[in-house]
This record gives sequence, C-alpha cells and structure tokens, in this order.
Amino acid sequence: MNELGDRLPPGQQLVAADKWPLVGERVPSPISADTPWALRLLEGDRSVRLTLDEITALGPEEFTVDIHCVTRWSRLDCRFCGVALSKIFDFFQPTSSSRFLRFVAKTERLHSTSLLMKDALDLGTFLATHFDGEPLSVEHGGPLRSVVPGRYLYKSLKWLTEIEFTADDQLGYWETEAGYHNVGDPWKEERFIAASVDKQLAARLLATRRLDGENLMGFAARGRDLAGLTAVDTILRNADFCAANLDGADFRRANLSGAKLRCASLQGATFEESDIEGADFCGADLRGANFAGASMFGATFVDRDSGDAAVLDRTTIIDQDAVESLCPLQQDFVREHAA
Ligand SMILES: Nc1nc2c(c(=O)[nH]1)N[C@H]1C(S)=C(S)[C@@H](COP(=O)(O)O)O[C@H]1N2
Ligand SMILES: [Mo]
Repeated sequence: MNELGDRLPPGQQLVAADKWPLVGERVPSPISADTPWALRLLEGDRSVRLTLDEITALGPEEFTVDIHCVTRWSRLDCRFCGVALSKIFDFFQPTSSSRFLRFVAKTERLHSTSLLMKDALDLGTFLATHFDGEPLSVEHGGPLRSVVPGRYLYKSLKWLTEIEFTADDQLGYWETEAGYHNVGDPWKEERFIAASVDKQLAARLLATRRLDGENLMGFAARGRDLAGLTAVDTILRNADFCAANLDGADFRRANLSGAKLRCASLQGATFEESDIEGADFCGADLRGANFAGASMFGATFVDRDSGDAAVLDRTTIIDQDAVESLCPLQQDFVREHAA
C-alpha cells in the first residue's frame, strides 16, 4: 500500500494536480445556436426531452469524486456539479421491464456506453454540468456528461444527449471496438475482456515474426524470442510481451494500449506514431528505442513498488510533449535517464 492509502486502485498512478488528460473524441457534433442542448429520455416508444435548465431544476448538487482511466491515470477529488441520475429516474419513472441504461453522445459516431441500471444507481452516477465551479469545458464533455464513480472513465460519457432504458444490454463503443471490459471496476482491474487469438494463427505469426496489420488484441507472447518482429499497424491492445526479446522490433503505428512489455528487451525497437497509452515498460531495455510521435498517457517505465526500472539513455527517443503527458513519477524518471 502507498501513502494514498486505499484511494488509488491497483495499477493506477496520479496525474499532476493541474492536469486532466483528454481521451477519446475531442468534439461533439456541431450544434446550432437556435437549437439548445437537450437530453432525450427514451424507453420503448415513450420519450421526453429535457433542456439543461430543466435538468438543473431537478435539483443540482455537488459531487466530489475520483476518476480512474483504464490507461492507468487517476485524478482524485474532482469537483463536479450536476444532477443525480436518481433524480432523472424519479422524474422519468422507467418501467420494471428495463434493466439497462444506454448513454448516447451527440457525436459523429453516436458514441455510447451501457450499464446495469442498478449499478448506475448504486454507484451514485450523476450528470455533470460544472467542473471546479465553471461550466464543464467542451473537450471534457460540456455542456453535459455522465459520470459513473467507481468505474473506469470510459463508462462516463461526454456530450450526453440521450439516455435509453432497455431490457437487454447493448455494448458501447469502447466495449466493442477496444475490447474494454463491460463492467470496468478499477478495484478489480477489469480493464479488458479476455480476448483469445486463434491458436494456429498465433503459432504461425510467432514463427514468421510478421504481425503487420493483424488484429491481435490480448496476443500472448510472454518470454518469446521475437527479435526483428514487424508489427506495423497492428492492434496489440493488452498484448503480453513480458520478458520477450523484441530487439529491433518495428511497432510503427501499432496500437499497444495497455500492453505488457515489462522486462522485455527492446533495444533499437521503433514505436513511431504508435499508441502506447497505459502500456507497461517497467524493467524493459529501451536503449536505442524510438518513441517519436507516440501517444503515451499513462505509460509506465518505473515501478516504485517492485523497483523494476526501464533502461533508458540518450539513444532513447521520446518527444518532449509525450514526456509531459506522463504521470509525475514517470516524467521525473524519463527526464533523468533519457535525453
Ligand atoms: N462521447 C464520448 N465519450 C467518451 C469517450 C469518447 O470517445 N466519446 N471516451 C471515454 C473514455 S475512453 C475516457 S477515458 C473518458 C475521457 O474523458 P476526458 O477526455 O474528459 O478525460 O471519456 C469517455 N467518454
Ligand atoms: Mo479511456
């Protein structure tokens, strides 16, 4: 246990006090000045529209909550203002035939996420309109976002425009696209569903060391000798390369979000333009590795508890703004060793 006692879930680290990273979509669909934001509540063929003022009139409250992103950063004591979901329930009175909630965003891809109604209520879900006393900024989901305390932040939807009450669960965007766990309890580290890559395909790919363009979420290659591997444009979310030999590997534009590369040998490997958010490089040998253009929120290089520390030196290339996006402890470590 660390000095934060029981407030930081396993595998999470704190962002700098003044930082709130942006994840996922950055903007809602354009809204015209003459159509004010509205929230549609929907069950079967019954629907009700509420304006922001009507939502606020249901009883505004303050909520101070900790947020935990699946890419391993957390932010404590976030001060929101908004309306409890329970008040929306009291107002709309969904029937007993609905068990799930589907939150839908006003964005181009109609981003959505779903939850059990009971869980949403038990966790104290609310609809936020303000953050730190100011209207919630557009990039963080203003004018209206849902916040589900006690779940990874992908369950908290930016630019909320519809809540549908349904009998059956309909998986959301990240849950289908990224394989994120449909519950997402940070205390149980429910980050990803267990994806399994076809065994024969995996064996063939491991033999040829050519993974380019494949979709290999959760790929298991712990301890393998894969020097010179190519994985350009490969989806390797949550893959396990712990202690593997990946010297000279080519991970350009690969998605290695949440991947485990602990104690891997990665001398001269390239991660240019890749997504390594929440990836674990603790204890990995990163001499000569190139991270130019990589997105690396929440990536870890040193593990304070186990002492596993990546080997970085002046030949390790990491962009300055990528270093700044790391959590403080990781930043200090990378600054001290690289560059
Ligand atoms: N509409 C919408 N909501 C979304 C997302 C998104 O891409 N679109 N991403 C989710 C994810 S994965 C996270 S971690 C949080 C990020 O919120 P933030 O950008 O305010 O930190 O929003 C969640 N809600
Ligand atoms: Mo996320």
